[in-house]
Amino acid sequence: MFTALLNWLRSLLWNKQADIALIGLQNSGKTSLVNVLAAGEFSSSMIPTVGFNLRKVTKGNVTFKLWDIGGQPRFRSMWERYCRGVNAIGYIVDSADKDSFPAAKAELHALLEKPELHGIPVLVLGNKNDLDNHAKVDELIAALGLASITNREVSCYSVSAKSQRNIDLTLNWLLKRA
Ligand SMILES: Nc1nc2c(ncn2[C@@H]2O[C@H](COP(=O)(O)OP(=O)(O)OP(=O)(O)O)[C@@H](O)[C@H]2O)c(=O)[nH]1
Ligand SMILES: [Mg+2]
Repeated sequence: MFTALLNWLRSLLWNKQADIALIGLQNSGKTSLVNVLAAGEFSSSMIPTVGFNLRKVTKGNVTFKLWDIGGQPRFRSMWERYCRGVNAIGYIVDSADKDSFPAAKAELHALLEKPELHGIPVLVLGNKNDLDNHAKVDELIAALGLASITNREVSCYSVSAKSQRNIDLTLNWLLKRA
């Protein structure tokens, strides 16, 4: 009885929530990263996300709501709506698909220009760093024009959902936004 009361009080004091929107071009690995963050599982046969998926993930005393939005062109007009009011935006890029960088840059900057999203921290993840010829962090920062984003906190990591490289860094960054 006493323990239950203590646990309840503790949960009131310590449990935190964080809403995270995951966006980025199709095939960049948003849903794969959600699966890895939630369950440590990677699959090479994925289907494109239609609309969005919401996945709740608890890590320690933080419950994340991960809003995983489809990246195909027809879904991009929804991005802003799902990004409003979130604690952080995760912007996922396929770091091995350099041809996609100009489009990834244009979509990111168009999104961050929206006044409603002013000040929301952004974590850019260059995913698929298990693949040969993936762009390193410096190259991503340059190709996506991240240095010109000055009205918010921006971080950039090189990660892999497949090998789970730097997933711990990513999680730590997200935990600090709760
Ligand atoms: N090699 C490698 N492949 C990956 C990695 N992450 C995802 N993929 C593959 O990339 C493809 C697309 O992954 P998804 O997670 O569906 O991509 P998405 O960004 O959710 O795509 P949409 O839902 O269409 O926006 C799949 O074939 C994945 O297996 C990674 O870290 N390394
Ligand atoms: Mg998806």
